Amino acid sequence: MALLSPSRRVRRTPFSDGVEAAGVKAYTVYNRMLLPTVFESVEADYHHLKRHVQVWDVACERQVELRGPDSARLAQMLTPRDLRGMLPGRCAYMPIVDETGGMLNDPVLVKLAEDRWWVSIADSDLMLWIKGIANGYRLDVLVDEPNVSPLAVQGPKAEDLVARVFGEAVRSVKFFRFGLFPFEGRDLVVARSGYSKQGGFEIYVEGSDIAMPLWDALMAAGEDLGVRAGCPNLIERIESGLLSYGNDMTDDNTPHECGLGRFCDTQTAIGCIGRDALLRVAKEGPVKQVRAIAIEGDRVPGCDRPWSIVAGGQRVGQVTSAAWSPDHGTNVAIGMVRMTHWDPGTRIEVETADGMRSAVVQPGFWA
Ligand code: THG
Repeated sequence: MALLSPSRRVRRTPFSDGVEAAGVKAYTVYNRMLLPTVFESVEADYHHLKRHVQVWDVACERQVELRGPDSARLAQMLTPRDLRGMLPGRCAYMPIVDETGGMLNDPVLVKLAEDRWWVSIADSDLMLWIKGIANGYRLDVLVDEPNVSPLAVQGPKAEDLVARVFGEAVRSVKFFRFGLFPFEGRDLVVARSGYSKQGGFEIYVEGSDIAMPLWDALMAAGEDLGVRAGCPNLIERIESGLLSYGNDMTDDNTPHECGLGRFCDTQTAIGCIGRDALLRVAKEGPVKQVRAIAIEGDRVPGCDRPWSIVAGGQRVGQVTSAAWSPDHGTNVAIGMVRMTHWDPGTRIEVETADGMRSAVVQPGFWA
């Protein structure tokens, strides 16, 4: 592929200088911002992530801030997840749906206070939808994108590294909760979360001035832990079943099709804009759903468009993410499969970019 021309429309991040000094080899664009995808190689990065610790520039996971008396009401309008029991200090993975029940985004919601929330978005223009709702319903709430840039620390040694920089108390932060921890005189939101299943934290860096100092502090403190710059890893996230909005799901899919039914409380999520539509489709149940799929044979090429899944001469689904897994010795993939073929063990064929491959529907993801 050709190079990416830099321009104002493709935003750098407050960590881009560190990412470039670390030798980033490829970027993608996410929320109109640079997101690194490769440092050494996708496979070398994968092995390192699963053994050591990495610091990820995920500033492209932009925050949409909801602030004001109607912020909780607005948050509930966005999602079929019941937010009533959510306390400040908690994070929640939250499907966002339109009036048809179609997925618009799958953010992490961060509840800072009763009247202040961050919606940590995946790659779609969610702020426009949220602003439209806030204005259309004349809600008393401010909606904007503050200059907040998440920095993830992921891998089995992440807790040790974060404790060296923020203090031992970070060890007691539970999964999908956050605390405020000081760095250079500022309190930062530090959550135990992140887009891998190797464990770790996400630090929400407010402003740009302390971004590179924090990056440098983590790199210096982790030298003997083998810390490296890293990024969300394609192989690891497929093994872990972490979906990518725009790839594995779009606004054509309901949360149930995406396997996100466990994050929906459609009966009780009063106010959710897609609630009626979801009540209707959830009653029947989905007719296709996300599945882990093992694709046989040697390494598949990159999946940059959906690959048809075929069985008995019929199209029964599509694969949207795939990669060779060194640890499992097979190609791991995420696909959407029709109910006639979604049972574990079902043999299917996948029309990859370089030909038909045999494949098997798995009982679950690998991690
Ligand atoms: N962190 C933050 N913001 C984000 C992401 C992130 N925004 C974009 C993108 N990632 C949103 N998508 C996801 C997908 C999965 C998870 C988080 C964000 C995730 N899922 C776990 C799972 O599915 O097992 C845990 C969910 C739970 O139990 O609540 O972590 O990574 N800040």
